[in-house]
Amino acid sequence: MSYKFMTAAEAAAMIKNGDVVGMSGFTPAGAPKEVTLALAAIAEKEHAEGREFKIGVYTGASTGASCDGALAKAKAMSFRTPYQSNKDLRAYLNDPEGVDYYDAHLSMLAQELRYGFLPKPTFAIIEACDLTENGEIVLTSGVGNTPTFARLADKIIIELNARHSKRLRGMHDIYEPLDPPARHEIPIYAPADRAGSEILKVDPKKIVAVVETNRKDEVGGFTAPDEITSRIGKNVSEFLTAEIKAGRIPSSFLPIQSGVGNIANAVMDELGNNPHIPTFKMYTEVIQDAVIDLMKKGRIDFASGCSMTVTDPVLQEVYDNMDFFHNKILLRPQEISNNPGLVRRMGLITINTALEADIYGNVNSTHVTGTKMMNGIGGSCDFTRNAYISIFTTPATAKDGMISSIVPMVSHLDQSEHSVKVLITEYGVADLRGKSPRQRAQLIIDNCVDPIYKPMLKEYLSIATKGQTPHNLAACFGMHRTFIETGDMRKTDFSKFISQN
Ligand code: 0RQ
Repeated sequence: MSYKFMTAAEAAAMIKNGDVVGMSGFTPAGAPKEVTLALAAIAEKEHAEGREFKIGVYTGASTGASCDGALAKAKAMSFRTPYQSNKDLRAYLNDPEGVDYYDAHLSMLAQELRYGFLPKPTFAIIEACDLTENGEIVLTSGVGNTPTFARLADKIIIELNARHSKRLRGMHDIYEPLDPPARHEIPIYAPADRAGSEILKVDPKKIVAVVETNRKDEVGGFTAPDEITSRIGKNVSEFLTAEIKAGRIPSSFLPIQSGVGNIANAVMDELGNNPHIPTFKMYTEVIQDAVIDLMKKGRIDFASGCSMTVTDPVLQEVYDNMDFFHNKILLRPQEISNNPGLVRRMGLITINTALEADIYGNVNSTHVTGTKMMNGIGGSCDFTRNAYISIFTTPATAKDGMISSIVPMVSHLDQSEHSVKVLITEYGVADLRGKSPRQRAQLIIDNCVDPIYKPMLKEYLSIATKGQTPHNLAACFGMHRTFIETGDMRKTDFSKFISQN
């Protein structure tokens, strides 16, 4: 091949202070690993010698320790969007002197770049499992925003990763919509439909370096479902079974979208184990370990996603059994996997996780006590707002009961009461469809709140009586303020806040 093969350090040295880099992949799946480590080393050296070295970073979603983690530790980022979940980056972006973080809907970044709303990437670093002389790239376990980064960037660096199977060719559907006013409908009507190409085609002249590696995707393991997450999962699956029985979900079922994390994994487990739920398909963002397991058991027969965010042994199992998995999994760019129009068209049942919800059904998935960023909104709003039925799950309490996940008013708003249709904790289900704010508050307190916090939230309702959505603005953050002051929401005394006012 006539491309320039070089070391990661040589490739990274082409990227200069002030460059804007688009990273391939989605979550740690398919994210670059070698060149980013080398970039972090350059930044550390430059900083040690008193020179500025920072780059703007676009990704699909989160990445791994050798991308976000290394660049955050080296303080090598000037801005970062659209999602992250790395502890070093979390500390960096919550630091007022740290990186500017723009938390964005995952389906929208690619078009915002094409529209020119944000700076154009100068470089794209793309992980590939195969590459041809004429610029055909076979992506790996995650697609993310790679097609748009590759098209807009001036220069492309390829990380050719031998750990990924070349048989991934054919498991991607690369499609970039035209921009308005030329955009047409996206021709996908069911999860397995294809609209685009199995390869990403770029101008080979833009490929300035190829770096070989065999580093694995840095996907963390999941904790096995525990009593609480299993109960949440059971409540979700029993709710859906009842909906089928009532004829509100077709008996053939509808495609499922499920969020990230331990709760989502436990929910998938329960859906798979419930004999009243037929074999189903996923049209989702992240394909986690539980999905692969349910495929082997014949409970899921197809999964369309943006990434296979699975642990390394599970990924190798997929690669070793490609005859079985190849026609059951399809990976798409995030503006297609999370496309609001397609979510509405296909009638997705969406299941995402809240950090906190309020008694009226508003949800905060991102900011602890309203200020500290946890991860980001991710794709949760792309799906929730357009779902057939949108479900939010959360354990009723956090931090050994010192925090109630249900509060009078959320301290930050990600999903509004208009979009959240069902709220589920380990205690039960609040079906909010067609309910007024007062009815919603009653249902949520009766069915979802931990018994320790029920009297407190009922008391709040008794001091918030006026209007369509009753609130007492002096006391609505009383539980948060008590937690900040004492470390324990159970000590909340609403009268203290009312008298202070
Ligand atoms: O803290 O990590 O110190 O133990 O938050 O909470 O209960 O383990 O739940 O791992 O499923 O994450 C919303 C963050 C939940 C995730 C969120 C503390 C709790 C624990 C994690 P520790 P759990 P999960 C599509 C969908 C947004 C993006 C999204 C998320 C930690 O699901 O990032 O939905 N969602 N994407 O103790 C203070 C509270 C708390 C709290 C929990 N009220 N106050 N701390 N915690 N509730 C996929 C993508 O977009 C890629």
